[in-house]
Amino acid sequence: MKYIPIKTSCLRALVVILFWWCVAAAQDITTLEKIGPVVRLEKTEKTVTLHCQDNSQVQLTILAPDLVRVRTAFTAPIPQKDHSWAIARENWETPRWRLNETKDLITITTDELEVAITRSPLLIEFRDARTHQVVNADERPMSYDPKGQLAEIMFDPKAGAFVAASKKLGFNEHFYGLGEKASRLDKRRSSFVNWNSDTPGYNEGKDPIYQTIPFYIGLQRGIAYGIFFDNSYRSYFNFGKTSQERVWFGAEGGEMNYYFFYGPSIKKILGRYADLTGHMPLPPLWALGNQQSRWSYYPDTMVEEVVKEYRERDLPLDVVYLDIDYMKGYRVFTFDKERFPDPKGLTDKLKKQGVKVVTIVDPGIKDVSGEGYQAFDEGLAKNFFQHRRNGALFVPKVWPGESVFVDYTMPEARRWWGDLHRVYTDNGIAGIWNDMNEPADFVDQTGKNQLDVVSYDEGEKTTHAKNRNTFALLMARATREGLERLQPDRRPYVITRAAYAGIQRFSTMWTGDTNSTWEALSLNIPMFTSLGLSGEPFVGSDIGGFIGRGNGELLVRSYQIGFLAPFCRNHKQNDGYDQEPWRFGKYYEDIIRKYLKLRYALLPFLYTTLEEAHRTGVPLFRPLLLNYQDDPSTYNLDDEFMIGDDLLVAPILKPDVTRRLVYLPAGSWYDYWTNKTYSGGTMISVEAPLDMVPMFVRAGAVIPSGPSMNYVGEKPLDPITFNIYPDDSGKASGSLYEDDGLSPAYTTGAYRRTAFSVKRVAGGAVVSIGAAEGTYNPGPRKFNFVVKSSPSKAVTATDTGKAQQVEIR
Ligand code: MIG
Repeated sequence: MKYIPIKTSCLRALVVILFWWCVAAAQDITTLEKIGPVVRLEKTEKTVTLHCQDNSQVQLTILAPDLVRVRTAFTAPIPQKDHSWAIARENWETPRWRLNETKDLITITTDELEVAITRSPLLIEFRDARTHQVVNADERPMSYDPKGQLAEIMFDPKAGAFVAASKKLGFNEHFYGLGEKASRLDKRRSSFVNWNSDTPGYNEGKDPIYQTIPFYIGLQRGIAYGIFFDNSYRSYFNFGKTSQERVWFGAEGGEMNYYFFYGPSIKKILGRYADLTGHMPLPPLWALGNQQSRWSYYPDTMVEEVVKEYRERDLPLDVVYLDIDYMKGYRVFTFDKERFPDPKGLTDKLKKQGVKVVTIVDPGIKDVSGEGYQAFDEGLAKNFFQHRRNGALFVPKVWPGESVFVDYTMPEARRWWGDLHRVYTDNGIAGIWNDMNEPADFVDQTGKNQLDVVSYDEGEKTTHAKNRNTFALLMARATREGLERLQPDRRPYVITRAAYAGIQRFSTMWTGDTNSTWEALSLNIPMFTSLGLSGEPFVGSDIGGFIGRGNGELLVRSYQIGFLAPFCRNHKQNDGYDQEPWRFGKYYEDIIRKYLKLRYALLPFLYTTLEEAHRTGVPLFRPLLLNYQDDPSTYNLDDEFMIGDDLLVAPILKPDVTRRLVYLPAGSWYDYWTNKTYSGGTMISVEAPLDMVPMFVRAGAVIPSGPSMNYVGEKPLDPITFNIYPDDSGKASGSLYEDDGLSPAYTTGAYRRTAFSVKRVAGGAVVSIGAAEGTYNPGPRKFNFVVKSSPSKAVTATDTGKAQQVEIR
């Protein structure tokens, strides 16, 4: 009898080997059918269409000098229909470009980019128009899978054919972006799948997780390009994981449709990406305030209790969350009558203490008729819910039990969903938290139960294979647009878990169900910075971690990152040990208070950098490489980060550690705490006791800060203190952005931007305050200027909005 286990274990090993061989083989795109050679071409004012021998067509559209779209139809003409939920801008002013043809080569040239296409085989090469240096080149012709070779790995082989593009992998090439991935900053030699998935307790390597942002940046020799593969089917990105020659990306259907961005600077690429997929609108300023959540605070008196503790303990707080238990049996758009008998009364009371309330809204509407549940009855009557191919209502199981999902691809359904939020705005709810929108289904988390769910999709009636990854994008869109209609004088605040590219137009995000572990904490920096490099600037993670029991040390170190993340919220699972700042005793609470207070003091700086993200697409929470693109020491550095151009932070990511090495890029740096200066371009070793996170300010910076506050707007921004960190030549510069923090008036000029520049003069310094730009008038107030020389010197001036010079002696 003894041989039986041996036999089964052999069999098991064989099965495992076979399985991995299949996966590896299945993900091999080299045996796919290649597109045929070019036989002729057609040119319009902004496009070149290549006609291929196999009747395929490739259309290159010149959108900007640094942006070219490649759209391919295999063995078919380019379809008339051209639509993407991600794209925010379709009308581009065609830049100057020209076409050149030789027997072998077709060349499209703009002022910045040269696209060279060999006719046979059809290979596309992107070069710098000025230096002719190759930036990115096809490794093989674009391919497709007419015979269904990859059918085994596909979610739904009937929904489409696999399409792929393959690029040469540079020996020193690095890869960034791809949105929310549980991975390190540099994606080189890794591979990823995009399929929005509810993945509680994920650790490094878990893939996919919640979001799909099929956009990446390649960097080699300091020169960067970007590729946005705008395809919502399950997609694959392989940055040389299985071959040292090749980077490839592909999807289980849809078009080979990508946008090529040329830098060479990453900041420029991010600006273009924002132009294409949308700039993040400014959230209300209070969204930068401290936020507290847990699954779940109820009844209403407990919510008041949380706020009371915060105020009594002198901990700043702007927002408190109501998780799923505020509802009547998880029915979205309702309040449980016993737990929350008077939601308006509650929000009014909290408002007096400066606290806003955000409620969770899940996509699942309880499938229950005959009880007068408006969301279900109306949605059913209007036929806004998703159906299966056979016409049956699709009934997933989520928190309310059997439920239905809205087909957000229908414009009327989006409008209806948005309008349902009136119950929240009427009750003084200040923001909406979209969860479970992968969409998660307890019946089956892989999506199989949703295989034949049909979406309207602009009349195309497509299935889950295409629509899963854009579900959350459209839900967030419906939510934001609803809030805009309901409260046109307020900026909506929406936060989402799942997403597709373009989400920044509608929502902020957080990184879902993390663990309360050091391992999970160490993912904060690579994840926040990668999201910033993927067009999502407003990011954050549950401070302290969501799942499991943390401790005071972990919580403090977590705050030492989170206090500078755009989204700063402590949140905890229903069955986890409590985690509010005071839960582990006074010692830890005092340290957390110090960092929360520092965040509030730095709000003018954070808001100025957030506005930069809105305007330019360059995120506030940055990897060092974004500011130091020519410095290879930053290319895989993901245990430090920067806020804007000026503040460098090197947190502690392990227990019992009170000292660490910090890389400072070239230039001079000030220790934030001691004002001691360092020369960069090297690694330094610094103390980091628990109450101190190493922070450095770039020499040459001017950092604005405001008075200490318990919530945004508690006091006028008066005085504003400008800490000046002169560089070696005594110069420094910076700016301050302000607006009303609440309304959309900033979009029509109601803001104030003030520029500051400082120079050394005999015996001191002179600050030149620029004339204020914009129509917003904050009223009279004082400016303090503090020069961080030793000893530091200060002077106070009255801000008049006019240009003036202030001497510091
Ligand atoms: O199945 O609403 O990520 O933040 O507390 C879990 C309850 C559903 C997952 C979210 C988490 C939230 C929780 N939700």
